[in-house]
Amino acid sequence: MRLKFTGGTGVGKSSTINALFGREISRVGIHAEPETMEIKSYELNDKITLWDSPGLGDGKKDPEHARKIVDLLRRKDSSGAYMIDLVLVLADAASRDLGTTYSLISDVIVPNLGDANDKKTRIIAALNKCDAVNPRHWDYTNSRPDAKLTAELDGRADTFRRRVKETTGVDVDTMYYSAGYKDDDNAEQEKPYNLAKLLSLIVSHTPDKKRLVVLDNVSRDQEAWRSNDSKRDYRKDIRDSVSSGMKAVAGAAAGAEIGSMFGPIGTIIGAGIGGFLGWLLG
Ligand SMILES: Nc1nc2c(ncn2[C@@H]2O[C@H](COP(=O)(O)OP(=O)(O)O)[C@@H](O)[C@H]2O)c(=O)[nH]1
Ligand SMILES: [Mg+2]
Repeated sequence: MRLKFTGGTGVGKSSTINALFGREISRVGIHAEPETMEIKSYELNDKITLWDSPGLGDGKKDPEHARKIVDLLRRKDSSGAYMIDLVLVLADAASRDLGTTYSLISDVIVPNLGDANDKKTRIIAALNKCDAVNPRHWDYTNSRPDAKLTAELDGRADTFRRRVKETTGVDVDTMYYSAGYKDDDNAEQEKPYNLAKLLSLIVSHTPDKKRLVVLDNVSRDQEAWRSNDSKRDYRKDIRDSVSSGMKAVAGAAAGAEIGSMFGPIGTIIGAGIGGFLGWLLG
């Protein structure tokens, strides 16, 4: 699975990578200086590569960055598959001006995704830092917004989706979440919100054959997945997409129950999987 994270400096790309995959893969820029000067790729293993790149709006190198992003999005490997399976465009939920994000999506990304189906499946747009929009309405103990903030965030995500639709004609999936954060190196890590929702979107946008690989590599920290909105059962959505992905793969596991599919994988990676799978299947 080849996943690319895009968005302005400081929107939380590195934090999101770390929250999803549960290791300090990508350095978080505590002091908001651009840590990533060029498009970097991190190979988690031979099955997963993550791409992290500076966002547009970072300065005079923008046109050069845009060209690199376009080039990467259009590139195909020797088997004819896209180099990048999925682009995650991240923005700051607290930002009043998402102009650079809209132009990144409509001028740089969407026109270069491929045909109509690729345009729908190869991009997800997500508003991070939803805890920072209105701290008075954020429940820090349980890592979740109250009803008032939920309504506000729903509105922002919807406006975001509608604006993208107006300029590109594409129904891009949008959502909001919090990657969780640390104020400084010694501070306690705040828990993420809607991380399972983000994962469920990622998995449903992942090519069939690669879905199980994604799941096999996510953070084993149960706590990180716990706090989500209750609009859908994201655990079930994740199980269903992985399950249908498996069934689509040449009948390899046709008809198999999701639990039995995890059996062999659980054995391969050992006891560590218990925590996440316990949560996922529980
Ligand atoms: N309040 C809050 N801060 C966050 C969140 N995610 C990341 N941050 C903080 O935002 C800053 C920039 O994050 P980083 O991951 O380095 O952003 P990047 O430049 O896009 O890679 C860091 O201080 C993070 O701790 C979040 O969900 N909520
Ligand atoms: Mg970064």
